[in-house]
Amino acid sequence: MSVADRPQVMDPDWLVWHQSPKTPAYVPPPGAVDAHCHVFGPAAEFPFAPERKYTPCDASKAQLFALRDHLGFSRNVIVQATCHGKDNRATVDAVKAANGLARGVATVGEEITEAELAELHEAGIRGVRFNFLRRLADFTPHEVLRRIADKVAPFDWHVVVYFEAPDLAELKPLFSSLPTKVVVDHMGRPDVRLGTDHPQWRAFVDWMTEDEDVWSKVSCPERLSLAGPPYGDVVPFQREIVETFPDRVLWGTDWPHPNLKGHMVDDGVLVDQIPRFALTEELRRKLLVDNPMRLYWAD
Ligand code: 0GY
Repeated sequence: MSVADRPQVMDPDWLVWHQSPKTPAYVPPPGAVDAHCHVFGPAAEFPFAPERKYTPCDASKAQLFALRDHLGFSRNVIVQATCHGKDNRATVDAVKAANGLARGVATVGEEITEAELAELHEAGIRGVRFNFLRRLADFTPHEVLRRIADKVAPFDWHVVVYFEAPDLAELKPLFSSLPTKVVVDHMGRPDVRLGTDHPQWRAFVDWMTEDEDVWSKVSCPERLSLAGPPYGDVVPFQREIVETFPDRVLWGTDWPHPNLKGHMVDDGVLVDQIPRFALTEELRRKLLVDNPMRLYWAD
């Protein structure tokens, strides 16, 4: 059996998303957006890509929309997960089914045509994702990524980037050369053990200070935390970004939480973490409503 033919069966160590998340005590403002989440399959309808690095459980659009309602949110930004490669059908299907209450971020290759991009735009896609984590995606030359960004820029899309803190210095020249806004997943994955005074974190904050086209998602404390729930060791990082760049921050659940090891996060606990790092109603409204609406629903 070739790698491409391997069965669409969940990895043995895969943690299935939380089946009964708590009802959060924190009530988000009306119109709040979960700006980083995914759908997986269902594999029977939308098979996972042959080049995938993991095979997850199914996580359908109906289950995502039920979570949205349970958490008190109104809208979703559905980000193409690497297990679907460049086949955006599951993401597009979910975005369309949300009847205007979702937008999407796709993964495309440089072979994408203007007509195909126009079709994705019509469906609700507003960005492309470049993934630099080798455990998730194979290397793509920077010239190729630049050409993709050049193709999507006329649609006023942005580029979502996923990398780890030690890689920022090497990637910065690429990011600075892109003709679009750059939206960073999970604050560039800082090592929280090092603290907020460490040069690695200062370099991230300095970059956001220098370049007003850089936005950050203050998401995924469960991936960054060493302390575990309720993820207090990540709060100083989230708080600094939210308070320093209040108009360039987004928040998301990251449901259904690909590749979590150790424990599965309760999405209600994640929502309850928001007021601990976004201390005022104004900061929370910008983070959860104004900013994602400006980036994804400008039209
Ligand atoms: C995330 C994080 C991860 C996975 C993916 O697309 C993906 O497969 O993004 C991860 O494993 O850290 O943002 O969902």
